[in-house]
Amino acid sequence: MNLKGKKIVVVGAGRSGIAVSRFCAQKGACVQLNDRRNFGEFEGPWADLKNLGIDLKGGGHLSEELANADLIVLSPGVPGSLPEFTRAKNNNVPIMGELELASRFNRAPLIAVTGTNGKSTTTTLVHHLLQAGGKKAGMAGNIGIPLIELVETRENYEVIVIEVSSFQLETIEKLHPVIALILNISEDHLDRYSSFEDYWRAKTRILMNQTREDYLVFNKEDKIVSDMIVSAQGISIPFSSEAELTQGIYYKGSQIVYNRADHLLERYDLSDVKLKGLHNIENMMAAIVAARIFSVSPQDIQKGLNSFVGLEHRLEWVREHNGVSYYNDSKATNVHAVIMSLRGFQDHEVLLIAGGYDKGGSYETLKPWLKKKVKRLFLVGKAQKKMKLAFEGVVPTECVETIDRALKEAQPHSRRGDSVVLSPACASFDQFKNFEERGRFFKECVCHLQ
Ligand code: UMA
Repeated sequence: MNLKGKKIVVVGAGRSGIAVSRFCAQKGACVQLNDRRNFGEFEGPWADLKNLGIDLKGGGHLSEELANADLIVLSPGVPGSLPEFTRAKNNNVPIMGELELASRFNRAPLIAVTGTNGKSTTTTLVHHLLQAGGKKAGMAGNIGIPLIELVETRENYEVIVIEVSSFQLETIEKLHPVIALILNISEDHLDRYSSFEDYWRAKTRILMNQTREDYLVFNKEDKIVSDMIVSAQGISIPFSSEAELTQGIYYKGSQIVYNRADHLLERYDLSDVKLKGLHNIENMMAAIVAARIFSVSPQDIQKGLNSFVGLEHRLEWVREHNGVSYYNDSKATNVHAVIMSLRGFQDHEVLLIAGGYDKGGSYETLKPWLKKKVKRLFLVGKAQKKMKLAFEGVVPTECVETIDRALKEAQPHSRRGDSVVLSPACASFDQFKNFEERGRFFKECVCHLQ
């Protein structure tokens, strides 16, 4: 693809738009970076773009300019269905997303991870396992690094792992992952899609350029995912957290078992793995298969699984102290997220710190999980009264003012092998700016425990 002398309008001046504009300008294109916002004083990252001769145009998307471009590159957050693009479409101006443009210049094989939940953890874990196996691996995409930034560095990656969102998949044409991982699909982004079907149709595009030599790793227990992949071309490898598979990878007891097509059986032990939660076991299974396809040895994978601490604030392992593990799950601001996290622990192993700013929902569905997994509950913040009432008689409960107090109160009750988990089921705004600040405070307190 030759960009030299081309008139390119890049729409959306966020992280993707900035990276695309710089890349195209360096390739000799004549670039306009366009945003619905005004650029104000053109400070920060945009000032550098001006020095590259890029025309910064704020205040909206002009149909006429778009219609006269040689190429339009969309940021993921900009829907291609906007009426401003109609004239350009009528003029057959090619419209593509940042990911598609990057893929035209990328030389490394791509492993693409999609799904509604768990994408970032799985992407990071695949990358971690590849590195554990000594591979020169890159990581990009929805995780926060536009792929085009990696392409720009001209590093010779053996493989790049990309997290791909439905927004990014909407505008792909030739992007071709040699391995696609589909983790799960549930309702999301219905502010952008007119129906759930539109959303999963966008997700299915991850498979559109795969051939029979490629691989698809998918969640067998997710009915929607199973429906999505019926016409998949690649070699399908299912994973299951519920059933033993005669071919595929599954979870059993404290192990992940990979029953391979060549009849070899591999076992991965979870007893020293810090990543917790059934959803994370699913993420691990998908990641293991991807790493095995890229010839990372089972020994290196086991080492990689054991050394992976997870993403910050998502059931993140913080420290072991007197035989007790501490986990920061501050991102779990609703009941569903807490349940997903608790599911991966042994029965009555958890001392749970919950509470914060109540978001108005019911705590009912949490009860059976508290009964099964939690040996003592510590409630903090504004929501504690409502939560205490909801959990009356379910589990021994203490109300304390703050997270640091809860940690201190938990100490005499915790035994070797237990886990103290901050998984609030509430927002953080009563005591913190956001869940990140809450998680960092928790980690700081954990590190100071004597
Ligand atoms: N804008 C317009 N016109 C519009 C809409 C937006 O001009 O109609 C402008 C905004 O004013 C803003 C810019 O577009 O200046 C933002 O573009 P963007 O929303 O595409 O954001 P980027 O900073 O480029 O980040 C994008 C992804 N954002 C979205 O998909 C919304 C990032 O995913 C991604 O990490 C990054 O590219 C690098 O690839 C974030 C995300 O929230 C994490 N993703 C969604 C999710 O995970 O649920 C899909």
